[in-house]
Amino acid sequence: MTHRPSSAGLDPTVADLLQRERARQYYTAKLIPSENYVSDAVLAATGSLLTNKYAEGYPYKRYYEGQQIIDPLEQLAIDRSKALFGAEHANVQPYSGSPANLAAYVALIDKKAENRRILALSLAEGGHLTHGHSVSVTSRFFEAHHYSVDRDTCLLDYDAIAARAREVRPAVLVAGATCYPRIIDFARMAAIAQEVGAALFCDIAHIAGLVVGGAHPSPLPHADVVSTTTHKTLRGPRGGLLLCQERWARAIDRAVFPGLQGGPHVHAIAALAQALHEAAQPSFAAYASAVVDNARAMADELLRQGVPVITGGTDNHLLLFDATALGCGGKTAAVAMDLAGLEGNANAIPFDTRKPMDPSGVRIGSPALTSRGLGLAESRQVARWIAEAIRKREEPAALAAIAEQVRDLMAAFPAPGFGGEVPDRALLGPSALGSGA
Ligand code: DSN
Repeated sequence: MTHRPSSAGLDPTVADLLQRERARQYYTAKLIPSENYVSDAVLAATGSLLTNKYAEGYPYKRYYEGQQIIDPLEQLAIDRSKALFGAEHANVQPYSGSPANLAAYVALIDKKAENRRILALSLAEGGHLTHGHSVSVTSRFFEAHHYSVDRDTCLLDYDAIAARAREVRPAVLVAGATCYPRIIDFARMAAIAQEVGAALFCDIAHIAGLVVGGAHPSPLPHADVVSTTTHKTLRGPRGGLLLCQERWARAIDRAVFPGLQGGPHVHAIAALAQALHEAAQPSFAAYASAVVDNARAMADELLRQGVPVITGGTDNHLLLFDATALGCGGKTAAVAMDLAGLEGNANAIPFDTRKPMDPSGVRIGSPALTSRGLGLAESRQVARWIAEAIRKREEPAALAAIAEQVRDLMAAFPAPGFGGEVPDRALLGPSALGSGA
């Protein structure tokens, strides 16, 4: 089962771009913590002819005919979601995390409700745009308020969150983050929500794979509603998933369809059913645990290299370090890393004083490298290369030399989803040395 674009009848321009991206993904150290490599089977389902089918409605209650296969397929994905996460109800139709989150608010806050307040972690301190940031429609339709992390430790301070919740009296308390390297105490968040009469909504997009793999406590059964993307640590296709208590089932389903979406992407739902099957295997628990071990190894090695790691380490799949300690902003650091074949992303650190497009930090993670089988020694080596690349950011030859070593390392750890094929390294083109960067 291969996915060679050149054999798929693609026009030469698209084929060329896909082949080159395929090679780039193979030979780069993919460190963006929200990315991963799907299996050949997940990729096959994603690329299947299910993309041709419309299926507005829900299993066995559709608006179009021809659902003989789609109905049991979506039901399978629903049943597997419920079983894997221990949820009373699942909706597998959200196109991705942002629409899933919007659907959660729509379901939890009735259109006639007077209290339209949501309280969530601020974007600058690790939250998500859809947690009520001013540029997101979530702050246009709902009244957004935020809590932060502790200024000294950069950790969630549950007493401070409780005090903020008493002040705001939100309808929905949001727990979850896109850049928080520690365990989130969902039980404590539930107690806070209960005290102020709010519903608890947990966004576990980043940590869903750790949750099902037993490497992070589950928000179920504490939460009223849980959302996740399906393509991060869960290692499925791009998509969204909503899990909830039975009492919210009807509201959630109506919010997704017909509230916010039309026909579901049934090819993605088929791929999700496959990914959930993979995540239910014992090997997935070993994967989740290795993800955390590898992230810890990278954090520890960065600290040894004199790079400050926010909160002093990590308990999950990601970490955030302060690039300014190496004399540059996060964007400059991330670009230097990219030229060296190390793909992370510039990210604000808590209480950052620099601008969002060039913040102080860089966010990296271990999910994708762990999917390729890299272990502790390789994770430490990657961390050493990160520090070296940032320090030598103005030396193209040094960056190119690191990139060659990264390519050698990646070549030794075949990536899932490539059908066992090794892309031609020549497709990468000239390294940083030749680009004049
Ligand atoms: N864009 C995702 C991330 O990288 O964390 C969040 O949606």
